[in-house]
Amino acid sequence: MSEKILIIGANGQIGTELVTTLRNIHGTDAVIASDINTPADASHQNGPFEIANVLDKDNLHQLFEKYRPTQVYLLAAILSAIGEQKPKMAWDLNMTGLLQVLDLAVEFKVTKVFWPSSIAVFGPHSPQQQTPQYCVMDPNTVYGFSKLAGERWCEYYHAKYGLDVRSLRYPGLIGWKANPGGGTTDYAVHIFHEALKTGKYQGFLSAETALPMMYMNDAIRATISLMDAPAEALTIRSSYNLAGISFTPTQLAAEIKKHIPNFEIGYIENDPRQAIADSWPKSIDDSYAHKDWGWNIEYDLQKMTADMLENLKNIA
Ligand code: AKB
Repeated sequence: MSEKILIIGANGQIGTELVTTLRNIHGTDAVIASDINTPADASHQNGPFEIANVLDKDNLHQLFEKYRPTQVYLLAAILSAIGEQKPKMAWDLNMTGLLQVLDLAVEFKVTKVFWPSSIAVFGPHSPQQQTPQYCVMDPNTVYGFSKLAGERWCEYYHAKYGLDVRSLRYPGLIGWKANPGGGTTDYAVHIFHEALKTGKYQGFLSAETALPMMYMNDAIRATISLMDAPAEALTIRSSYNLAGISFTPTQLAAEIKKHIPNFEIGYIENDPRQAIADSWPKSIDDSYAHKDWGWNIEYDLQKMTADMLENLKNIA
């Protein structure tokens, strides 16, 4: 069957890379990128692009009617740090956007839906080391509890309407093609840009704050592997834990120093993102992803750092 894939929120950190990868697999015209703004990245303009606002149901309905997508990726979201500045807006966008897309997916008989969750679904009472798939979950950020509620809705639509919805709990994502926007893990991208530009970086999380992270190449591969997995292999319809690599700012800075020996890191104190980071897992157990759809990471801290610096140097 030939696919028609609609990506909503295509201009963001994940969307920018996913559009290119899916177009390489399925052909340019098979992938419709959409976002609330026209893309800064010209690569989207090489294929179909539509302005779409997830909060505007009529607008979304027209989009589904026009393209009759077989697969939908809903990537539009407000992340953790911005979510704390605009809590009601974050809840509205993250929740209403999801429910509208799930309803339209049922109405238009979409074959598969992808929706990203996050390690932010865990909270201060969740085990912080090797956080398991199933445990106490008491997220205390709007982003975190909108993702947790969203996971429940995904499982519900699968059970009640048979919608084939699939999801991953992404760790902090690190890539060179697009910048993240408004998250707690963003430092791990900004540090590379500053290391190359100025040789210095002022981190907003403390030196020993460990968080689960993942290189974008692995995140895109995980997303496509999950979407390609046979439906009967999937035992989780809320969202799969995805571990990646866990490191602290000190460890990342030490790795960068191997390539840029004069690199220096400093730390800003009392940033509100510290409390968010402290409530999240330090490492994740993703054994369900290994077991159900054969997941394995390729990029460790060393390989990711080398690849990030190499690619950023080439585009500078
Ligand atoms: C954030 O920091 O808010 C995101 C996430 C971990 O979901 N990168």
